[in-house]
Amino acid sequence: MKLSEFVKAEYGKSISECTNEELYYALLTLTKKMASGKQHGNSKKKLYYISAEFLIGKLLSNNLINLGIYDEVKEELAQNGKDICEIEEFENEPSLGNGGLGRLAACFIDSIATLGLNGDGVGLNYHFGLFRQIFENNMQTTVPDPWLTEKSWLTKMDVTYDIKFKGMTVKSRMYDIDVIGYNNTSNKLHLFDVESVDESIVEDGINFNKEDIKKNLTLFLYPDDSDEAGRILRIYQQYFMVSSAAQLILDECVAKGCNLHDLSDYVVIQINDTHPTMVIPELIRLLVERGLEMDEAIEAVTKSCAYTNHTILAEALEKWPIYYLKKAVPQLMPIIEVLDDKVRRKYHNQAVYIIDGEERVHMAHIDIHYSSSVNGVASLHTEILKNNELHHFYEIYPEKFNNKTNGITFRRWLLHCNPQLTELITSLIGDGFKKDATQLEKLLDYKNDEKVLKQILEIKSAKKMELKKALMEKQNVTINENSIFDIQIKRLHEYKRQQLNALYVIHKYLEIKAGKKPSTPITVIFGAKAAPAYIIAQDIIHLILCLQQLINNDPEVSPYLNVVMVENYNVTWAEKLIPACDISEQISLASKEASGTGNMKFMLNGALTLGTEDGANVEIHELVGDDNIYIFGDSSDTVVERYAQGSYHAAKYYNENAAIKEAVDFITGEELKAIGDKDRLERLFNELVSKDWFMTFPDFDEYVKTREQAYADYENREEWVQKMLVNIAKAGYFSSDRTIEEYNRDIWKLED
Ligand code: 26Q
Repeated sequence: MKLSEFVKAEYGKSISECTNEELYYALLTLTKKMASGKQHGNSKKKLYYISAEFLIGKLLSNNLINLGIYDEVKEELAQNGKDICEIEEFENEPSLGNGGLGRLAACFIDSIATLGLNGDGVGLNYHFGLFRQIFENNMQTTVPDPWLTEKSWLTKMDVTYDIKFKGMTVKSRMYDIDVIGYNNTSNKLHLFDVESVDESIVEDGINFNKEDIKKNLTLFLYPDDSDEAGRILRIYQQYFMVSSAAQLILDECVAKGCNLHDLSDYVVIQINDTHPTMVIPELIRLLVERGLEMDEAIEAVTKSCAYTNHTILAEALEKWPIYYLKKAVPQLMPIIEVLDDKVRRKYHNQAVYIIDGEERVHMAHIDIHYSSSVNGVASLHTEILKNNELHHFYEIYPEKFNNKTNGITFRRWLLHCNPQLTELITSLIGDGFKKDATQLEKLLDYKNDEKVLKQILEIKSAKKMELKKALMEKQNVTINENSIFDIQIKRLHEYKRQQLNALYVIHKYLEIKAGKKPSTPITVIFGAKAAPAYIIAQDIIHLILCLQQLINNDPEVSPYLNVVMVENYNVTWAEKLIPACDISEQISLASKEASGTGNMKFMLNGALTLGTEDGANVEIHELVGDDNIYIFGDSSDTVVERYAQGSYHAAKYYNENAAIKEAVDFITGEELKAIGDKDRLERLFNELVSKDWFMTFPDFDEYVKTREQAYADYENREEWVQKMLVNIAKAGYFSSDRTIEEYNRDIWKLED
């Protein structure tokens, strides 16, 4: 149905007479109707991708693109004087994720539907998402981020389940979002919500009564993890999610006539990090309740489950005190004890026990013993899991371990966010790349085609102008569209080393002050949310915001160097920032970033990576070759070794390297103290000089040198654009369609 007919029937007027808001809701309704006419994947076996996070971003354009009607609709609107981009402004972005893991889940469900596979996502319907970030006095403050509207992409379903906690039962209800594949199947994202949720218990900022589980269960994603009530609430959330999922899975299975002994012929469950791990004991519990023997139940569940690890940071691996579990979900403890007991009888190595000597349950250990597959998310990461972090498990189960290098959906990260580049590519190599991303390699034929290279540069300039406009409108800052856009956007974490980037900025500022001016001006852009309880991360944000104020207001420096931190960085911002970027900062301490996926999005949009040999950067490096990437820093082997030896002393570097000392001293110098908070700046200074746990100092000199080299190379526009082209051409490997094909081939084995 055409939009004009639809709005006539719905509102009794023409498109040009409608407000943008009316048009948004009309398109939403129309799209949902079209999705309901599509087939759901329907093989005998079905995948359930369970994740505590789905960072899906706005859905309107995405859905129109996947339905294949985006251009048509845009055209029809334009003919009636309406701009689809303005209509999109009415959509709220659901902030149902922290970062990479949640965004990966969103890319994956897009690819699962696109490949026509029978697989749904299962997660939670957080009413206020993570949080909205606001800058005040050069600091982050946090407020709720309400995104739900009366009419929305969610459809309230008739599916409800009783979820039993110690001393109380709550009701979960399923809400569905259509996951429309690119010209294909439409699957579902099932988000469970607690029926008794009460938004009114939120007080100032994002505070609320952590004990009132019936009312608070689905209010926020990962509420403050720093106190015990917050951690226990997280267990309630996780169990609520997986018990709902487990009941849904068994219901659907039985409806298909499955004999529960044969569960694994009907069901495969991908466990996204350890957050859904309790699905294992919960399913076992339910199967036993339905008449299976314990051993049969364990076997059926083990065959059906697969686990993805996303981190090697010890502090991010979930270990829950038995005492917490007994407090919230006592019914799981007898099962977990049986699972642990079996491990102890078989393997006499404490390192692989589920329950440790401090009465804590290691969630990842449940996953590894009681799943059939364990995967890392980039080759380096999987190797580190096998050889270091999970080595004891690898010795027991070598056949379970496999790598699945992450990917991104090109529908959102190319077609949607960069229609200009998409059009150019299509005009050169046809549109086969939209279904088979490896065809992008055909672009290499144009490496010496001056006209094409010029067009690529023109598109980059146009995207820079668009970003400039957005920053002006939304944040009232001006940037120079003719400067180099050097961008680091990702969660704030010390291991990602935004502080290293900030030290470079200080270094550059001092150089310019001393009279050494860059040939092309530089705009350094940051975007990052920090966990409210993560003090040092807050301090780093404070440093960046203070630098922004100092540098942008210094008439000697600002013509050459600017710093901008975007407020409330999210998927919508990423879609504007990434296509405009020249240099993509991927500077984590080698061995710490499991994969990274922003790195792939930047590459696809023609930015060059400045990065360490970490995560998927290693694979990007292999694909594009030394000439088309800027690599620096110590190798992961060196870093792992240095940690093992305990041989790193930050103070030594600080005392012996004048450039480091100068930059670090600036943090507590007069200029910044006049602007910022003395305590925060001093705490950060001390942290760096006495600890620098993520080793920014050893990499500092090489980072500066490599970044300067990139800026110098940028001056030669002809050669630079060739590097851009190679990056775009080689990005095909990072399509999440490829990743999902591998998951299906090696793990899920769904027929299509
Ligand atoms: C754990 C315990 C208590 C509270 C919170 C958490 C928690 C929450 C979120 C632990 C981890 C996360 C998110 C992790 C994450 O986003 N990991 C990223 O996953 C991406 C997709 O695989 C990778 O590309 C990134 O390298 C990895 O950092």
